[in-house]
Amino acid sequence: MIDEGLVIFFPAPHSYTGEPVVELQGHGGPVVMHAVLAACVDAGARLAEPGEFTRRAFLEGRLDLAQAEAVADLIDSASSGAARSALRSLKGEFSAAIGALIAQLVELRALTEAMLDFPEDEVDALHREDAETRLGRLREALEEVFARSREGSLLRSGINVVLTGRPNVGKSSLLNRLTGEERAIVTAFAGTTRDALRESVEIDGVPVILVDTAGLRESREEIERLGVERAQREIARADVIVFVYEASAGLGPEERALLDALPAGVPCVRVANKIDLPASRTPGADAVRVSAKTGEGLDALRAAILVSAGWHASEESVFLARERHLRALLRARAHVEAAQLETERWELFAEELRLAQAALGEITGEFTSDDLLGEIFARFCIGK
Ligand SMILES: Nc1nc2c(ncn2[C@@H]2O[C@H](COP(=O)(O)OP(=O)(O)OP(=O)(O)O)[C@@H](O)[C@H]2O)c(=O)[nH]1
Ligand SMILES: [Mg+2]
Repeated sequence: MIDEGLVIFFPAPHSYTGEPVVELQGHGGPVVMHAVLAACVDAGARLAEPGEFTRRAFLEGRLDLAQAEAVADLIDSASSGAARSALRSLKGEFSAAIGALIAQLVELRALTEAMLDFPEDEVDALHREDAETRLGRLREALEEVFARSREGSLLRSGINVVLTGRPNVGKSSLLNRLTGEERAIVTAFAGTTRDALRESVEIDGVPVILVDTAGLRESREEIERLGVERAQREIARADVIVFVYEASAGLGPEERALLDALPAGVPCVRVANKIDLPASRTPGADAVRVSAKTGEGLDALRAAILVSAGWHASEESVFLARERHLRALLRARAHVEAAQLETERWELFAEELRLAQAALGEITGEFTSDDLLGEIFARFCIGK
């Protein structure tokens, strides 16, 4: 005897995979569980591969591919918003939106194919008008799904926010305030932070990775110089840059030079810190005014970070999309656009619609290669 436990039999199709499944429940603990597993393997079982249960559920038709991916996203979700969004995808909300687009494509394809069998001029003119209206509607619906997916992809990957500015302006103090913990060392000495420090926080359900870095300046000291190099590397990878300066000093020539050197195209939030101190200058109107010491203005800063990252929505309206989904949606859009130019040559029109449908079908797994399936399920944890 190894343990006392419970055996549950799930007859097909009422199991996670849709197949008959036996589940053994024990008291837990790695040694006992290992012994139970070893006994099962001795009796002829083998260990499951990563994601094998979910893969079987997909092959049995219990889940489509977007739902199967949502299982992994639910397990890996880095914020409560991401988890809720993954659960909605698991319940099929994202798949239903893709399915609605496919249904529109199928209908238009059927009408076009039917028309190709009667190549008369009146039919042609009628069909052109109808097809153009339908295609316009489809294009709009596709744009909406794409916008909701692109925004939702932020929930999956999180927003990488890098705090930068000159030394001593209060970057580390801000990180501590935003995380609610004394994570970074704060001193009155300029050049305190050297290593880049990453902390995960959640803003309105969105996962955000805050990176505190060394203050930017020319330094003769080797450790600080290496810190500044690290800071530059972090800045190059940022989704959003938070540029901190002292409200009382304002944006001087040195700050402006640093701002000019930031990578173009990365959104930048300017933060005037230490507003609790008597201000001798009025800071730029576009700056968020905060005090890391008193906490004033931090809600405005949190909101500014989300807006700069392109997050405008509420979490309920987005789809937790993966890069793969976004690429498929872009391909579908390109084919729909190509079809819009082919309303003289209906064979080509129909072909573009077919390709658009195939691209969308990849999202839910109607058309997928074994390679892609292997890649997707290999990223699951074992036993899921
Ligand atoms: N009065 C006031 N002091 C602040 C505020 N924020 C930071 N300080 C002080 O400013 C000094 C520098 O703060 P840090 O957070 O270490 O600044 P930093 O930008 O991380 O500095 P480096 O790591 O050296 O680049 C400390 O003495 C803080 O207590 C603020 O909002 N108000
Ligand atoms: Mg610091």
